[in-house]
Amino acid sequence: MLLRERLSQKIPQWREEAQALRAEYKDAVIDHVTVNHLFRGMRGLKVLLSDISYVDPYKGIHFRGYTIPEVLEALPKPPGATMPYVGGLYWLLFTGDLPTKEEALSVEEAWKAHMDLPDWVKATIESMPKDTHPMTLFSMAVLALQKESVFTKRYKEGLPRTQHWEAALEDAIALTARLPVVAAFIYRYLYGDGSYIPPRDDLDWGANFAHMMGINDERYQELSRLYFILHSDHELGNASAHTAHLVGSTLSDLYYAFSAAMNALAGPLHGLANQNALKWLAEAYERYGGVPTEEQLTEFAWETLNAGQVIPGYGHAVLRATDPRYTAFYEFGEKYLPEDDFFRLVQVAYKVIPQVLQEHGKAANPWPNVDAISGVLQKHFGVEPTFYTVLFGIGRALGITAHGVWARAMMLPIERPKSLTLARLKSLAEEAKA
Ligand code: HAX
Repeated sequence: MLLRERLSQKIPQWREEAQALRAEYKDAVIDHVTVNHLFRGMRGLKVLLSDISYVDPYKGIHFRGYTIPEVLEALPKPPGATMPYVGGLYWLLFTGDLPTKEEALSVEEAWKAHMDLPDWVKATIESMPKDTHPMTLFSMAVLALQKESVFTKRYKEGLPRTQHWEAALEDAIALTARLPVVAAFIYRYLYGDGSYIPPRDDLDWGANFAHMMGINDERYQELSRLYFILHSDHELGNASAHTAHLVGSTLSDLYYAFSAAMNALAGPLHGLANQNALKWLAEAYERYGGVPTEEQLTEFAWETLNAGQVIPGYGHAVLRATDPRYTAFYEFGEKYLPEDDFFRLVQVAYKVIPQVLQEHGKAANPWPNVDAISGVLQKHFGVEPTFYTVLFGIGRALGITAHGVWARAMMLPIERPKSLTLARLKSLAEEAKA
């Protein structure tokens, strides 16, 4: 595989740089821990290492140094398409280099070799009641695939630590290849006729997802590529990526790590926000019998806040401006579905919610994040809201598995921070103050 060859050229150099940095600055202080960090979810504390992506509070996500507009412009695209091959983005996340078309296609080809739905995974999904949340089925299906892990098999055979990344890379490719297959089947089991649509050899990974969902619309192929690219990564500290990193640090394989990450993504403050954002917009639409006016939506927003609830899709732990992922989706909406009622509702929300949140005075960031719009685009193509977090998960797999392989390449150890009792924290704080 071309990707393995390229990584085996790069990894010795990355290791050397890290070792030199560690040798020279081992005890240099780069951040300090305050009492507040323990009560505020360690917000912003600089304690994780990964070269894959970086979130600037104002410019948003950078994949290996490239912003979203740069990535969408520079990555190779299928003939006639405006959205890039997802395989090209995966190449960039792993190597740090923008791929040639041949390199992007080499990832797409590697995926094709694993795009099937094993019988036992299909049977596991079909054994579950249809009122199970799709995220539960998704996480379960990934665990059901775990027996395929090359990493776990080769680890048992005594694979040296320096080569762990190679086996992890095999898992990364096989796992990400199957996710759109598994997810589309879950969708059709829960909301369709339960039949399995196999992937087509002539379609790329993103477009194949649209095909396997049974949505035969080129705009949905474009949206799928865009959706997975935009959701692929958001640094290592977000709840799902960090969960996978922690689990992987025990040398559990990527199947275990990714399944755990999906359980974190399923929470309402994280990946479930896209489902909740659409629900919130739908409630406003229903209340006012159509697209509300700015005054009506302002009233509706205050009702939500006064009831002690958050406005889903707005605010962010790191960002302090409109999320560029939101902007990319907004441009897609303007191009492909400008007359859609819910897209018009999103436009009204963008005019009023930031102002309402500023007046409310709590949220550090009143601007929309990706979840304020992503569901509206999916809804246009008839996709059920409960499935939105699964779509997020398919995309996030790209970043999570790239971080996972990178961590093994850098031979990072098991994570083990220290917890304190309230009494111990108090005495340490008193000592520090004195
Ligand atoms: N509506 C109402 N209140 C909000 C708010 C919103 N959209 N965003 C933040 N706040 C409130 C917080 O609840 C917090 O209140 P308390 O002090 O009473 O606890 C206060 O403002 C300060 O919070 P913050 O520092 O601005 O934000 P956090 O880093 O604590 O939380 C969240 C970031 C994204 C969780 C938060 O903004 C939120 O709950 N937003 C709505 C849910 C959402 O859109 N989540 C998806 C985020 C993107 C993502 O990870 N997707 O997976």
